[in-house]
Amino acid sequence: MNFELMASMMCADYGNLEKEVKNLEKGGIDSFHIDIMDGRYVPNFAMSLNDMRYIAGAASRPLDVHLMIEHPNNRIGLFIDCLRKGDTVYIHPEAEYHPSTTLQSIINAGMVPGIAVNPGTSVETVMEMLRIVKKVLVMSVNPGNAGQMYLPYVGKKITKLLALKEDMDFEIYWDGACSADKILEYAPKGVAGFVLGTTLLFGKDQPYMETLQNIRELRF
Ligand code: S6P
Ligand code: MG
Repeated sequence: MNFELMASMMCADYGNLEKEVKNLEKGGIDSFHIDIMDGRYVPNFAMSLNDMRYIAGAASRPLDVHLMIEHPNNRIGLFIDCLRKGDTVYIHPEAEYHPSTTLQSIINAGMVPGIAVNPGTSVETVMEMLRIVKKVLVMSVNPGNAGQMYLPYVGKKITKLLALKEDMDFEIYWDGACSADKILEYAPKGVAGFVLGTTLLFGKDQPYMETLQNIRELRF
């Protein structure tokens, strides 16, 4: 079965960041998920432009940038300038007056446009944007922290999005508390990728290569 695995780099060991990137790549990670938090849109600060640049320089696989910042349009150029064509940028539609303008800037720069959908945001609210984006990052925890509990009501929203994705031409990605049972259930249904953080990948007594291989083969 084909699905993508993204490493949530805010959970990585910052004392050995280059080694972390190399080991994840050797283990077969598909992309590096970069959580940018501004302390306003979410009640936390995480990952800076410098962190993102450093990882971009060390990595050969793409970046998957999740902007949890207010009014990303005011600053989108700063992010785009550090990225390569084909990298993904997600915005939160609630954080912007005109999210379609911001998404257009992402598209014009040659990057893959995405939206992140909070647990409390309905599919109906973001319906028009589903026509613009290529990726929908479904938050199964409230944005702001790693290591939170899965919010079960998000499952219904994924079912709704799965029914729309072919016609509206987007793919669905999972972010938050991604566990083995979620991959086993949702990869066969058509969720294209999963962000791996403290629940499955980081802080374990197991080499990344082994963990990632087990996940790929759905051997839990
Ligand atoms: C949450 C953030 C996520 C987390 C990821 C961590 O605001 O967008 O990307 O870093 O969910 O994974 P886990 O398994 O610790 O929840
Ligand atoms: Mg994220």
